[in-house]
Amino acid sequence: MNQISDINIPQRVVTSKWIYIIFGILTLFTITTIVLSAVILGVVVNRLDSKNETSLNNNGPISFADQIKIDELMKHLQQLQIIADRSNGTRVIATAGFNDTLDYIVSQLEQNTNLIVKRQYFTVRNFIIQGTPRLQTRINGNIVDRVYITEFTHILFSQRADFDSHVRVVVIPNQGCNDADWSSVSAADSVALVIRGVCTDPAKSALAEKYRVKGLLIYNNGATLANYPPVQGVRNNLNTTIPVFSISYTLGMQLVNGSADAGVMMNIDVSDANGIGNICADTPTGDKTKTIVVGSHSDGVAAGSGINDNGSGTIGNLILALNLARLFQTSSASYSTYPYRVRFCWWGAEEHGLLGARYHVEQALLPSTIEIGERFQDYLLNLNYDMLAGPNYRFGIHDDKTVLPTTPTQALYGTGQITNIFRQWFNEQNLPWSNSSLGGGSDYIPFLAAGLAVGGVNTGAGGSKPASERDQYAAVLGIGNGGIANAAYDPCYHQQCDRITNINPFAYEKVVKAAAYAIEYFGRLNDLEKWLYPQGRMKNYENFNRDRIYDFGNDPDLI
Ligand SMILES: *[C@@H]1O[C@H](CO)[C@@H](O)[C@H](O)[C@H]1NC(C)=O
Ligand SMILES: *[C@@H]1O[C@H](CO)[C@@H](O)[C@H](O)[C@H]1NC(C)=O
Ligand SMILES: *[C@@H]1O[C@H](CO)[C@@H](O)[C@H](O)[C@H]1NC(C)=O
Ligand SMILES: *[C@@H]1O[C@H](CO)[C@@H](O)[C@H](O)[C@H]1NC(C)=O
Ligand SMILES: *[C@@H]1O[C@H](CO)[C@@H](O)[C@H](O)[C@H]1NC(C)=O
Ligand SMILES: CC(=O)N[C@H]1CO[C@H](CO)[C@@H](O)[C@@H]1O
Ligand SMILES: [Zn+2]
Repeated sequence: MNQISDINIPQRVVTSKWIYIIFGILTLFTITTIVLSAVILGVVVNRLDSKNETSLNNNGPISFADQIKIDELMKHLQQLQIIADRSNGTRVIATAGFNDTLDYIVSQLEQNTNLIVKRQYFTVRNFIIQGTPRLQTRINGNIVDRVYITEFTHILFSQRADFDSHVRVVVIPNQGCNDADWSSVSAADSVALVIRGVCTDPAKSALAEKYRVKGLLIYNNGATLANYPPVQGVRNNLNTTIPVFSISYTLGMQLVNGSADAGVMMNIDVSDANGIGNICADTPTGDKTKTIVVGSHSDGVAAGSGINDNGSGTIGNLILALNLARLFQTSSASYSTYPYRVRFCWWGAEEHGLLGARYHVEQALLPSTIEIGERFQDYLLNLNYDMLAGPNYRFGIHDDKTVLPTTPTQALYGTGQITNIFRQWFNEQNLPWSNSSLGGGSDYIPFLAAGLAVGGVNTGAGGSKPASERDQYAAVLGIGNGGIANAAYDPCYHQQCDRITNINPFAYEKVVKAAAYAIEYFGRLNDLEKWLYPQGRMKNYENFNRDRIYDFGNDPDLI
């Protein structure tokens, strides 16, 4: 008011001016009030928003784990289901389902990231069986064509056979597990007949090759009713040079009984599967000689779509790659790149003996591999993600205490460090966890064999959840959320029902978040190499026996 009274103007005019001024002040006041209210309201709304956000974000800066969203995982997983459905319900190697899976991964990476994508092809010898294999027996002059699957099966990777007449059968004494068994009879140029057991089929097969047989029949042992039929789904050594069939106990006994005058004709057409692919995608940043390798497998089994096994790992790894690339590219101001290169890989033919990962490690170890970043010595660790979403899941953290006794000692300390980081994350998230073995069965094996620190998480395969584990999980997650005791972690393991419905989204999102956390944790360490290998790591591979890559951690269940 003082200011206005100071204005030296005539009274009449002043009166009318006052009306305008009061009106103006009122208007100003109203506007100010509205604006202020809006601002205050806005602040409150923002506060509420940011409260939501911070509670999701753990109050921290941008984190890799926060980028992982179940919707994105499920969207891509759905695509694998479509790919499997188009390919007679399978994504096994040497099918369109497998090739389409690789193409899908590559196109997603190429369209959405600046990662450097490479394909690596290899051959699986004697993999494809054409037509129906034949086994004809002649026992005491009696000729019978045997029924494929019910009386005999082919052991995978064994050689083709093209007999045009019956070949004499020689029974190998004992179980055919050592030289003495084979040298006591002359089996050369004959078909050897040996009982299943004590040592593996591949071990018997290797001896049969050594004693120059024309073919090998391994008959089931009839110990129980389940041990009568021929054994399905058995693998031989890679590149086996003789034909090998598994036959029923009954047929085996008929041949043993009639062995004084028994002959067989084996006919099977097998061919190589060429162009089986591994895919790797590298960050363009980070030290290539200090690479973090993050792997999962890309193939499924013949029996089903392979959506949990290991489509969940395949897509989990894809989501990790897509999101890390995006963080590195779009928010470089707030999310700095790591000093180490990250290489995401999808291994082919895991289901047939970790073949893609083994091939990759073997190639990286060759003395002729001299390109920087491609040598095995350029790798610092391997994280493996397979089967991440079992319906009756557990959070199985690979436990460093469970490595095979023949593991190179250099790998042990770092493997323990990795185990601890995962345990720490699950503890911080108030999630239960379990120990998972590092004794074999997945793609980390060849890396471990060559002395690299490894780790990862999976939600369990065909094994059964004990009641104690169910109770342990229910204690943390709430009554009823511990899953089903004495049921498989994945009841559809290696079966047709391993479809998109065979996924637990809660477990899936958590495991992929754990994976993101681990990558970020390792990626941000100042001296990852020293952190993993305080005593130094294996660097000189000149005298390393590369057969170890194939021998180490082989499935014991081939017996
Ligand atoms: C599905 O199986 C049929 C019969 O075995 C075969 O002819 C066809 O090529 C297969 N399709 C694909 C996409 O593999
Ligand atoms: C899959 O792709 C490889 C490599 O291109 C090719 O050699 C092979 O024939 C393809 N297999 C099928 C079943 O399409
Ligand atoms: C199988 O044979 C191929 C070439 O014929 C060879 O490159 C590969 O190393 C062999 N694999 C094994 C395990 O012997
Ligand atoms: C084999 O011979 C034994 C004893 O001679 C006999 O008990 C058995 O039934 C025979 N088995 C077959 C499958 O012929
Ligand atoms: C995991 O194994 C370690 C030993 O390696 C043991 O101390 C720990 O209690 C186990 N944890 C669970 C949850 O089983
Ligand atoms: C970690 C894990 O369970 N991985 C599985 C992926 O698929 C292979 C082949 O079936 C299994 O052996 C692995 O156990
Ligand atoms: Zn599997």
